Amino acid sequence: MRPKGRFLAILAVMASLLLTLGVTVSCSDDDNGNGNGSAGSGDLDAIAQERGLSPDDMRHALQSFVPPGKFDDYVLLASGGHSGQMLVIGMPSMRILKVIGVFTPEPWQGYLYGSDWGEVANVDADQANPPTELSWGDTHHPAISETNGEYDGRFVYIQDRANGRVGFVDLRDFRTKQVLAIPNIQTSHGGMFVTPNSEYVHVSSKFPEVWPEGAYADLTEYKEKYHSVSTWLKIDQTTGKLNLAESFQVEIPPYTQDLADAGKKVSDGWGFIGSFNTEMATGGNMEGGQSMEAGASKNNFDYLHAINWKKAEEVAKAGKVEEMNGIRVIRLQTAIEEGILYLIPEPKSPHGIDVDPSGRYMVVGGKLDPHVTVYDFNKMQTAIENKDFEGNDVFGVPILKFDSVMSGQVEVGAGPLHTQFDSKGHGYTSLFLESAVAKFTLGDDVVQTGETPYTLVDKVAVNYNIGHLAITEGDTTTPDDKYLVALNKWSIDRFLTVGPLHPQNFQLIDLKGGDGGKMELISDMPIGVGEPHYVQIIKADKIKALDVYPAGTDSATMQKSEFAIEGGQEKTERNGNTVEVWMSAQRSHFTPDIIRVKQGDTVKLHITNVEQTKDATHGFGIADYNIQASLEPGEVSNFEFTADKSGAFNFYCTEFCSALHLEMAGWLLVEPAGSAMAAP
Ligand code: CUK
Ligand code: CUA
Repeated sequence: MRPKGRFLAILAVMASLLLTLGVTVSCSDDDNGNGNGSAGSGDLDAIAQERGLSPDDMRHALQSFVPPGKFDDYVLLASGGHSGQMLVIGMPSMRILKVIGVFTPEPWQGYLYGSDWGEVANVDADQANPPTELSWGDTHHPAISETNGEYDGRFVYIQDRANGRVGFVDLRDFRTKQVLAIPNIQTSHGGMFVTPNSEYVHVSSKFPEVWPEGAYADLTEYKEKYHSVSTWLKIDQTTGKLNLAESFQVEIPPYTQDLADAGKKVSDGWGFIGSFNTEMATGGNMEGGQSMEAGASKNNFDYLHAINWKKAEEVAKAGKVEEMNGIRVIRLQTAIEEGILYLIPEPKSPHGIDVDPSGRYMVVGGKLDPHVTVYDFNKMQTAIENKDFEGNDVFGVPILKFDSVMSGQVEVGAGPLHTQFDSKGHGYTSLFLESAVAKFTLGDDVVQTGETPYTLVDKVAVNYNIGHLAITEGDTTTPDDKYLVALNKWSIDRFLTVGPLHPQNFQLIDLKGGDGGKMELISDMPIGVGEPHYVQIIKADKIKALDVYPAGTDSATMQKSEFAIEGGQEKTERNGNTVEVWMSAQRSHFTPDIIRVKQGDTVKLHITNVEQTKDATHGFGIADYNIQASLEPGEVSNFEFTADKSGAFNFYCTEFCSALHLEMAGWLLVEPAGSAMAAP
């Protein structure tokens, strides 16, 4: 049994916490509550006993609890993995606030169900692989836009690992505004990251692709015909959209490029991409060769790629590029000659590359090596100036000497992958094999706690097999040291069993301000979709989301829609075989509520939700036509479809909007072709 004295001490802590929140608490041990809303410690004691909660459980509950009606301090933007979605989660409560369709149709939002959102996903520069045929993506690494190295809460980008695309979500309404197929790459990994002033968002190839894009070449021609690139997509500062014409790519060797990160502060202007498979193994374990896994793990070193993107930008401006599929490409030889690309050896089976808040240190994990390797950007610059090379790779790219640029190595534990940082000179590395997070010190110019540089100072166990991890405001120049989230690939025995496909698990860890205190795991959050691969966590007050759209907004463009109407302006027009309807939606009716067309007609529907009341969202679904839209207050949605099926089809409001919501319905009457009846 637990000692009662410890319980009382905890209760006293809880009481003082509640008092600071302005809650009246009686601390007498025998007060069992009087039903007027104040809770006696005796109640808490009894509740804890009854529910089998330990003092630690109770403290953790208080650390992460956000009372009903109160808001979270942080917003966590998570990839939804191969669900193709993005998740919006409040922190520390870990309550899901929204699921955003990005690469996947999402009926709740009417995303890709007949309305003009289809155009969002149709932006396609990649003719070899039109995304309209794709209904899934593997959302990987979200990147929040930055100003002066700080998250600014305007835009978020996320890449599709599977199909080499990028999605843009506007944080004014948390909806996808652009899906862009990146030219000249097939699969992607390195990215997304934004540059410190959101000039560009970066993504690089995962596996090399045959060029010209869409052509065929056997794997025996891998070295010659397969190519990789580092892509810098220009961000329009007003709309957040990506502009291919002002973007550029830097060709890099056909290794398998892995994670990437942007330089910041002292290293602003540079980008870093890890790699593996510098062996250029192609598999073939049934063709007399080795599996990729074995072939790609032979070398003791792979290469960290350092790219001077500011120089690349100048070289692109100077026209030393090839135009390929709508984007300027700096070919590999040019990149070498212009001093844009350098390689740095990284030890066996590296993974992850993360730049610390000072911009000076770059940390690389090693999947099969218990160390993290820390590189020093200043040493790297010196080595480049002094041409301190150990030679060139087979493509002629200069390789900097490992010992000249390495600053320290720390033995952190088994299977180090990714690293985040606090503001006090610590790195926090995920240990996949060990299922733990290791905390260590960086170089002495950034360590602010008096601890010895390059030493392991703390470790916390997680459950289980952690991949990425993220700290509040973690990828900025000023992380705020509050919480860390462990993104665990396995959950095994943490939750009720729901079949062999177990949820993935986010675990919330208190960082104790990043100084002396031990990290402490405080809550679990099962994730019921895909593999939520990576997250970024932003202070909630940095996001300025709309409550309602300004009247008549086209949410795809965030401009006033040319099809917007006010109540009383509804109309139907026929032009040849096209019937065009300007409809309004308002609690609890559509006007008009009957649409009459002939089979084979083209129907153009413009629906304005004319309400300006918070949360007065209507939906619009037509039976048997696979059409569904979310009409948010002030929004205009447009549809165009062929009425190819005759019959009387009910349409209705799909959001329970009012007491008479069920009456908010109407008819699409499609008269059979050739019938004598006359639709207007
Ligand atoms: S990579 Cu390192 S755990 Cu795709 Cu973000 Cu998976
Ligand atoms: Cu409008 Cu239900």
